[in-house]
Amino acid sequence: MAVIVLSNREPYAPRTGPDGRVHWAASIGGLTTALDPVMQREGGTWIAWAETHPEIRTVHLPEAQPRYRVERLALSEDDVRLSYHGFCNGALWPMSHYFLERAQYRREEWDAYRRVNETFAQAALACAKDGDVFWVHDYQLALVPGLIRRARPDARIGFFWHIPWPAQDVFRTLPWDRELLDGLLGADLIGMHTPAYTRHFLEACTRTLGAETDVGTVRIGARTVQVEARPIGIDMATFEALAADPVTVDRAQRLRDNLRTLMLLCVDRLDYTKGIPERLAAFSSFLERHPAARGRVTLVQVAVPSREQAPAYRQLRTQVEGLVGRINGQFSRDGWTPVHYLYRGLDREELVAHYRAADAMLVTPLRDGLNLVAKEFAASSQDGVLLLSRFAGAADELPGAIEVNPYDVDGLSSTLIRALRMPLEEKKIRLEQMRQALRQRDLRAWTADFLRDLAGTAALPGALLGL
Ligand code: ADQ
Repeated sequence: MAVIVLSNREPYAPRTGPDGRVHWAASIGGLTTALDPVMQREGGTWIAWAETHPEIRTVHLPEAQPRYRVERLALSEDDVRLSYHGFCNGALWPMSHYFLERAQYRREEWDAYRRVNETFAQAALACAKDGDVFWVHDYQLALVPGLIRRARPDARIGFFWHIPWPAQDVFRTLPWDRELLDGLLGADLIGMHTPAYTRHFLEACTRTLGAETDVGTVRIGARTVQVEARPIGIDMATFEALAADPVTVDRAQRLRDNLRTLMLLCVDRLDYTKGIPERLAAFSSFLERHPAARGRVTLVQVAVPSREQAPAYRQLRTQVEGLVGRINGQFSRDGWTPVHYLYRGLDREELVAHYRAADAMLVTPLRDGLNLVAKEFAASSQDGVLLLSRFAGAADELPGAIEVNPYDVDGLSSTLIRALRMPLEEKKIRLEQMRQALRQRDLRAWTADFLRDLAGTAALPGALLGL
């Protein structure tokens, strides 16, 4: 028995090095972090879109010590434009995050989405052996479970939906609501990040499909589909060890020394759901209202480039850079620049050094399926405060954070004062509270539990169960 993972994004992306050879670099993001270790331990196949170098079809990874196979799917330019940029990022993503004014529903894009899902399902079926378990990820591949089920009625299929599942009145704006639900319900086990998302999903099954549902289950003919809240964890041991490493401690100290002020940290993909302009407006209002903070607090915004081809994302970048320029133009003074803006990803070591250096971490999405950054900060910081949006799924699990409403610019600015004045003892208690919760829901347990419940304990080797 082996695991076949399907995701839009590949775990390692090809980069042409100075020597002209292709090297494989781990992709930034939660999915690679979550599943690469288990695939490295157990082997198996990962099926993903070959965004670049489509001529390379099969590769064994990681490069240094190959442990599993990646089947790379070349998609046509039209399918990428219509399905990925169109239906996925222009319809499903905004709709699921409650940005209905940005959602565009186009028949041609839906047709391409179906074609791409068909391509993934065919690739999985072509390499599956009896007893293999399929684990499909995220909104780009919602139809895949149904397509695999049709060809293999007895297959074990799991699905994880990584973004919010919105309230029914939002979901039913989608012209293909039935088809999307039918596709997902091909799975045996559907995981989401919060109980609210699973409730919304069950309501959609009842109201859109007329299906019979109970707590955490949907009946579809003779089959029962489990629908559960299983928030993804982080690799606690790695984060804690990295945060305690003297090299990181030293790096964090250097970051603090260079700033010579208190540090507010923000780390996001540059996406309109993450609330970056609203947060910058709150920081500006904070500086306006508290002149004493000028020269004593710096906001460091690290933004990873994302979906740069899409006009909405290019506009957001321009907007954010304009706001950063405006705040710096208005408030900078000798030797102090209020906002430091980095438009790039950080490697893991740099990232953890930033988490350690920060006096407060601002995670203020307008809507977020979960938000791993909040968890990573809680695992790494020794004396910082986490400000966390009530609209991030992770807020359910991190009671030690200070809850903020990202739409309330004045409120956010007052909360900043509270965070920066918090006594060290309280900060430590809050961090420890969060770390305890995170240890109980570690990434390894998340993966192992999902696979165990999907496959049934008897069929799985011990290592896969985290034993
Ligand atoms: P994302 O929207 O990408 O994920 P998030 O959960 O924050 O958001 O994960 C981002 C990952 O990328 C984190 O592991 C973080 O460390 C890393 N990252 C972010 N900015 C970075 C930077 N500047 N440099 C380096 N690394 C950076 C989607 C959903 C989320 C859900 C995850 C996992 O939108 O809600 O939590 O999937 O399910």
